[in-house]
Amino acid sequence: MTMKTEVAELLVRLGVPASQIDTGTLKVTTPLTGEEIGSVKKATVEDVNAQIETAHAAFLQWRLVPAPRRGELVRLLGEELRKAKDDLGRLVSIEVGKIPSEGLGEVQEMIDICDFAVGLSRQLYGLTIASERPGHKMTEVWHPLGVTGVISAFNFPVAVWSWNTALALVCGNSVVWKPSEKTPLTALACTAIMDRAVERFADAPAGLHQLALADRVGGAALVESPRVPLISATGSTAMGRQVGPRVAERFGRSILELGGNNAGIVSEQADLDITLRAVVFSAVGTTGQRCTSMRRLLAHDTVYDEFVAKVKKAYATVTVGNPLASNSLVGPLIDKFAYEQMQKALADARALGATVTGGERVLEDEYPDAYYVRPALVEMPEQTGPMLEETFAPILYAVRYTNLADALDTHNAVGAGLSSAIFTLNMRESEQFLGAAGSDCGIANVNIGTSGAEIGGAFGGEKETGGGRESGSDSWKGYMRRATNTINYSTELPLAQGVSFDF
Ligand code: UN1
Repeated sequence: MTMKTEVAELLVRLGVPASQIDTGTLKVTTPLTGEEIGSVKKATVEDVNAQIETAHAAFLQWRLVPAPRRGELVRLLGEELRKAKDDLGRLVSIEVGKIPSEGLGEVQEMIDICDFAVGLSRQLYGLTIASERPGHKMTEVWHPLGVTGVISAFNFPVAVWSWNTALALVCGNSVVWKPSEKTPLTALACTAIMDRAVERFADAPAGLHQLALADRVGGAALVESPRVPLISATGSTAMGRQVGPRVAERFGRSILELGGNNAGIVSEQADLDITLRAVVFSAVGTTGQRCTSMRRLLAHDTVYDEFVAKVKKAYATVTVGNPLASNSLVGPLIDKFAYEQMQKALADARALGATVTGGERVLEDEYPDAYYVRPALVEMPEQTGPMLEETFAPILYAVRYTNLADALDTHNAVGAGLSSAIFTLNMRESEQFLGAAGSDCGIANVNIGTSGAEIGGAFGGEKETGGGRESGSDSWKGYMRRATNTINYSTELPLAQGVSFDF
């Protein structure tokens, strides 16, 4: 069976209407082999604008549905995802090149956020605030916001959609989703799964969730529409630089989850065995294509040689290849461009005096149109050049440090501020790292890697990562609007701050 046939079968099983399969001009290829696996119709600007109008009309009704009832729709979505887990996980592996365990893990992340959002639908708590005036009461309540525009990236083509959609729906919003142009098939599958949940739910307004398979121009229509009060965009910092100001210009709100240049500090008091497992998973897993992937290693001078030797050994043995045809741990890069960017970063590092181990293309004969690489360990003389930037590939830059204060300075001296980790058994060091003068990232871990966050925490980061928070904790507040209410139940009209205004 060709991959294209398998994909068509998966899509049918996942409930995607035949009219949407292999019918358009936007060609979809799998990074596993480079072969074409389908084609989809591209949405025009007019299509996107019409979708926004429909989503707005749906919102006007949905906002009046009690939140726990809205949670019921997300519970059904979670049920449908459980049923679809194997097929959707497999489709993620084919469309993005993830190993099966990570494809399934991504769907599990969707199920987890649905469970979280269902509980949340009964916990959208406001406040009661003590009023300074007699016979007055103050409250703070949270209301639905409107159409939520979700822009997602290729590397987590389904989980990031679900973080946003599950929260947006329980918060009373409708959704228009623009996925990456590289991953329209998993987006069609998610939409079919969502549609099934909607069908099982008695009173969901039509058009509550809509998929816009648009390019940049169609995406811009979403970003610029005054009908879309919230844009939640996940992707590169370059994308965020385009999206953020355009949303701000119309006083819209954005949740930006952008690039990461995540580091692990390996202290002289680290447990090197678990550190090795954590570092290799974070740096090499998902072929270095997570926004949380570890890209920098700051190792204490006393353990640097021993630890880097261990990493090199692991890198030499880690299996690279088509994860659906073998049990490899490292699949392909998403495309040729990603490969070229990787090679450019390695060349730039070499020019600055780095020693590069690995990084070369493999399996070229077997897969001339796919880009498999050995993960690269790059020993840098100092943190400079490409080490300061995010390259979406399995490159781990390593430098030495001699005291933690310097390591923290180096750690924080990059543009991005997403995820971070320290490996130490010394409580003073770990607390320093987690403290106010420690890691400046939105995620700071101890003795685990930088990637693989659970959905229960707020997910996102600072500086060039954009400042937005998705997923758990109180991220839901970003999807709602807040109103402060003061209610006078007395027969007088006292003014705040003791102001008198008698006439
Ligand atoms: C991303 O790469 O955009 O923490 C998301 C992680 C995953 C999510 C990554 N749970 O690595």
